[in-house]
Amino acid sequence: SPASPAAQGGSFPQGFVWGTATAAYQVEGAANLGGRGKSIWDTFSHIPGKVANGDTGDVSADQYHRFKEDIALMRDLGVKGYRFSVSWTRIFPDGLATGNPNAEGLGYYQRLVDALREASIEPYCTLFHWDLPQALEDKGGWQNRDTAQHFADYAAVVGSKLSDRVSHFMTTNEIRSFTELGYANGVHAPGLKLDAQGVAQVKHHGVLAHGLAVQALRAHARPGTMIGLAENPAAATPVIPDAANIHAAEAALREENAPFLTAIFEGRYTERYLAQLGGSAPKFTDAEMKAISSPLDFVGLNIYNPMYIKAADTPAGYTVVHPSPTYPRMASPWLTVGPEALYWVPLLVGRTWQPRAIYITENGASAADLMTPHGEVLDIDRAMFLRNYLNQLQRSITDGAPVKGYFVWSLLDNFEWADGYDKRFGIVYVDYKTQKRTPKLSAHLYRNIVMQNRIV
Ligand code: GBH
Repeated sequence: SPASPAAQGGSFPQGFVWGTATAAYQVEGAANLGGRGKSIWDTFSHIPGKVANGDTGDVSADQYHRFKEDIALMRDLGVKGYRFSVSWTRIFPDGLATGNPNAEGLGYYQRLVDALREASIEPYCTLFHWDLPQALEDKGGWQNRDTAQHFADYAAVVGSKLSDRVSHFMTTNEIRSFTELGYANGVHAPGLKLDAQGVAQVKHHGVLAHGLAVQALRAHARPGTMIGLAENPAAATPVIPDAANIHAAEAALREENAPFLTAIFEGRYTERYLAQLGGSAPKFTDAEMKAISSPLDFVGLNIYNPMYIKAADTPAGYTVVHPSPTYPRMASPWLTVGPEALYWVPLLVGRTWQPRAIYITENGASAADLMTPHGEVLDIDRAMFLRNYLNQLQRSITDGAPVKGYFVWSLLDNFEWADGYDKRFGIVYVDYKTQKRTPKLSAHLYRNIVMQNRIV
């Protein structure tokens, strides 16, 4: 295969951005401090039965008070990027960008990014990682088109205030997740189970919010600011890599992501998507589709479990091969292990849509971490996971995928949404009683990879 000179001999390209990722509601805590308004996750996590063990993000890993310590941990890891998210309700407590932004909320993020830059760690800022202002949910949330505009207005303010020190912004995190889990399955906030038309409309408002925010950032952020999003595409992976299955995976990538990345890159919904929905198809205008497909500087891919695709004699040309109960998984039942997803998805996204750049904005694993009597966390399962996925990413770049960086999910153990603190994704262990941080074995592995820019 044609090796790119940038990634020979098992190395990653020079200047490759190694990073770690978190999200506001999952790590910050300080839920009622600094003038922060309630988000749908504050409401949802306090409803008994919604989150494992009744856990909430009220305190979490307390990054709000401990960001300096966390930055020191990142320095030790040698990482060059930190992906964090801004809590919308710290900036605008009721979600509306009328009047002045809350100075205390803004001040927190300004101090955070200044401290990152001082440590030579580039901030990568996500504007929406699922913590919708409760006041907007009360007006219909993502069912209401106005929410998309409110998001863009908020994005404009954060962009204008932070882009002097933040050069990369992501609009939304995983439109697929917050729309499907929040409004179709009801397992995430706000816990709704809408009908097909309602869900399709919510998804449309999600991609619209992204598109309007891209336009708002272009208008209000410092010229030259890099703008993208982080999405978790259905990770189409050929079940066996022969020509027919690779072709099938390319078709599946477009169809399985029709309301999300496909709409964003192509500016239209696929005919198959609209036909399948029939009378439940979303209502949209040409102007909206144009906004949705606003050109991006990069696309962020969150890649975990593969979706295995096989060529088949079906109208779409493929079928999804579902993992059996004995298929290897990490601690989260949904997290089936398929390292080659990190080979195929960046490659196929690159071929299909030619993005200017790809970042792997999340990849990582849950494991049943235990501390030894010596105070060590020897997470050989997570270490194995990361080594295998990163080997595949390295191959993908060698074969031409335009991947510029990788952010491990997560720096810290944190509030894993409906799973609460029960599932740990950190490469650094958090003792929630003392807030003590302990780098796990996987952190040492990651440090070695980062320092040598290759899989050791
Ligand atoms: C990401 O989602 C999120 O961006 C991040 O906040 C999160 O902490 C991280 O992954 C780890 O989960 O329980 O059967 O309903 C990853 C994609 C899609 C994975 C939805 C969990 C829920 C499956 N997620 N999925 S289920």
